Formats: sequence, structure tokens, C-alpha cells
Amino acid sequence: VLQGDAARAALTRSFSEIPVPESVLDRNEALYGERLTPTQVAQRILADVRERGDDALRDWTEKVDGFRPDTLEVSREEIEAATVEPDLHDAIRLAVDRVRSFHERQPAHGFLEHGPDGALGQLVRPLGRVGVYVPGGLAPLVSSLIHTAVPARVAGVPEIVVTTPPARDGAVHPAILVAAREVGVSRVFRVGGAQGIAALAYGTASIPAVDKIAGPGNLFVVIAKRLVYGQTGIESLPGPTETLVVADDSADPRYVAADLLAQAEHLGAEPVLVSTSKGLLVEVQNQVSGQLEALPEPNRSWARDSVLSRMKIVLAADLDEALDLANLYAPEHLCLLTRDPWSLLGRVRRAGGVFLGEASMEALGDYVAGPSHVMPTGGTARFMSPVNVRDFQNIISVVGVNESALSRIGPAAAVLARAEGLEAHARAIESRLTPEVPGAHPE
Ligand code: HSO
Ligand code: ZN
Repeated sequence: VLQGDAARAALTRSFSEIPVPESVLDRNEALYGERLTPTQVAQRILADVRERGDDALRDWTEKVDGFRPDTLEVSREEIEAATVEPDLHDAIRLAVDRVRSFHERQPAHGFLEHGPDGALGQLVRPLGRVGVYVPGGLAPLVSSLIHTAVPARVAGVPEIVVTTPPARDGAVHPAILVAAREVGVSRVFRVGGAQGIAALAYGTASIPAVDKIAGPGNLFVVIAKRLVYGQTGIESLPGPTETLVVADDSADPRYVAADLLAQAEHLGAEPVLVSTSKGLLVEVQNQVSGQLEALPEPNRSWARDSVLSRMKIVLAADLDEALDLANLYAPEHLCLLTRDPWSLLGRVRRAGGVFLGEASMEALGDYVAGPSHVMPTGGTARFMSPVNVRDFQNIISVVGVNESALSRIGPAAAVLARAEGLEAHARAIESRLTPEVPGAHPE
């Protein structure tokens, strides 16, 4: 149990390279005959896709996913024909509806003000084409598709393309196809990993280049996104997930443990508990052990790894200190399980999302609460926000001042231009202010 300065130190983020597990190096050795780092692998893949396009995508998909896709695109018919159990289909619809209506409430309009000086404003325009990466692998994250593509739709993006790794038989999970249909995704491609990011960034004969890539992914995906940034927009570089629970003596230890374990079952997750009650800390630890043992495999192993390797337990002097520590850590998820969580909201400064009270568990937010579950990880909540409508729009500044404004503000601009040594700038401004334009031919 950490306290005081030790707690502050444990919750202070320090810059760290993305850790590369030995298992990844082992796998790379088996695949490539050398212990290549993921960055080296991603660089090879990006260069190859840039050079050879679709053929490179087929080769890398075969190598990484064990399936050679003839056609990279999932056909319209296949998407239309996909079915899932009725209760899952209803749940997908409910999630889409709630995520949509939440984001429709986000003010996302520009302004254009006409006044005595003319007009100034900001036009807001949707991006033209957005790529959503949907992780396949261990779990087909159908909710991640919904939680990125829906805000893009609400922003007005006309074309959304999805890339996702195929299963060994080449299939894309039907729940992903059903969700794509419900959301209004334009096209789906069976290609994942760094090669999927390369395709979205550079474009190939089959896959169109996009203006921005959104959605979470594994280590290779995140590294590839970092490498293509600038060629295309990157919404974020999401790392392993993390949740910080603030609980006082009124919290039910069963729920606190359940919420910590829900996060812990994500690979690499970091669960953090900050409590003002020593008794609660002890009870939660007991609950975590008991509930962990009751989980089925492989979830138990995933959760156990997070609990044993990364879980942090902190005893805070009072709720003020608890909130200070939470703001210092800037968690992706901040869960408030206290007597009066609403009284703490005003003190929340840095977090991806805040979840208030027993009925608002983070796992609900992962699916149907409304806000996008793609939230800033790794302390990036200091400067980043959850996926939202603004991520899928750009702003165009509008300058339409008139002559009377120019005569007032123009001379200052010319002075600044000369201070920068930019004489042609100054003259462009003065050409409208004085009858003399050096070197101008008479009209
Ligand atoms: N909690 C994860 C998102 C997720 N959970 C997707 C379930 N499916 C990262 O915030
Ligand atoms: Zn989750």
C-alpha cells in the first residue's frame, strides 16, 4: 500500500519507450530469422506496401494472419448478408443509437460574423475520408468500431473505411460487419496490423488513402501509426488501458474489485485504487483475489497478469489528496465510488472520462453509455481528449475585412513585416493604402 510521497512517485508518469515484450522478439525471430524490433518490422512493412501495394498486403497478411486474401475488400453482399443473434443485433443498435445521440449534442459549428470591419469567421468542414482500424485478434472489438465510426458519421464524414485483420479462414467477424452496416461504414477491408495502417496511409489499387486514421490497435499498429503521421492524420496513439478508482469507506468492495478486474482483463492494463479507508483497501484486495479465481480462462490469466504486474494500491489522507493524485496520474478512466461523487466533479482536472457512482461503471461506458470509449491513455489526458466529433472535422479560417478596417490595421501589419525583413509583404499591404506602388506599371 502506497502513501504520501511514495504514492505521488508511483503515479507520476515518466517518459518510456513503448515496452517490447520478449515474446514479440521471439515471434519476430521465428517469422524473419532475426530478432527485429517491432519498429524495424513496421518500417519494412510500410516500405513494402508503399512500393508493391496490394501484393505486399497479400504477402504480409499471409505471413502475419495465416490467410492469403485474394480480394482484400469484403463485398457489399457479404456485409449485407452478415447476421448475429437477435440480442446481439439489438445491443449493437442500442450502442449505435446512444453513441450517436450523445455526439449529436456536441456543439461543433463554426461562426461567420459580419460587422463594420467586414467579416471574420471559422468554417467547419467534415474530413473527406476516414479510416477506422478495428482490432481483430483475441477479441473482435465491435464496440471500438462503433465508438470511432459513429462520431465520424455525426461529424458529417461522407466516407468511412474499415480495416481489420481476418481470421485464419479469411473471415471478418459477423458482428463487425453488422456494426459496419448499422453505422453506415462505406467499405471494409480484411487487412490488419502495420500493413492495414500502411494501406490507409499510402493507398493501394484496392484500398483508398484516407485523411485520418482512428481507432485502437496492438503494438505494431500504434508504431505504424506513429511512422505514417504527417502522411495522414492520426487521431491518437492509444496504449494499454488504465483505470483509477477513488473509493471511500462507503464503497462496496465487491463493486470496486469487479471494476478493477474488468479493466485488468485488457492486456497490459493498469488498475489503480486510491482510497481514504484502510479497511476498504484490505477488503478490496480480498475481493480481487476471490473474483479473479472465479473468472474463466483465458480471462483469468490476462487479469492476473495486470493485477500482479501493474496494480497499484494507494491510501490517501482524504478525498482532496485522492483527487490530487488522480489529476497527477491523469487516468484514461477515473471512477468515483464515494458517498457523494458529484461533490468531487469540480476538482477533476485531468482524465479521459469520469464515471460517477455505482451505476456508472466504466464497463458500461465501454459499450452503451454514450461517450466514445476511445480515451487518452498513458497520461496523455494532460493534453488529449476522448474521440469526439471535432476529431473528424477541420476548421477553415475566413478573412474578409473591408477597406475601412484595412486602413486602421494595415499600417501595423506593414511595420511588423519590415521588422521581419519581409519588404514584399509590407508593400503588398501598402499597395492598397498609398497611391504609390514601387515598380508598378500603370494600369
Ligand atoms: N476499456 C477499453 C475499451 C473496450 N472495452 C472495448 C471493451 N471493449 C479501453 O478503454
Ligand atoms: Zn474495457
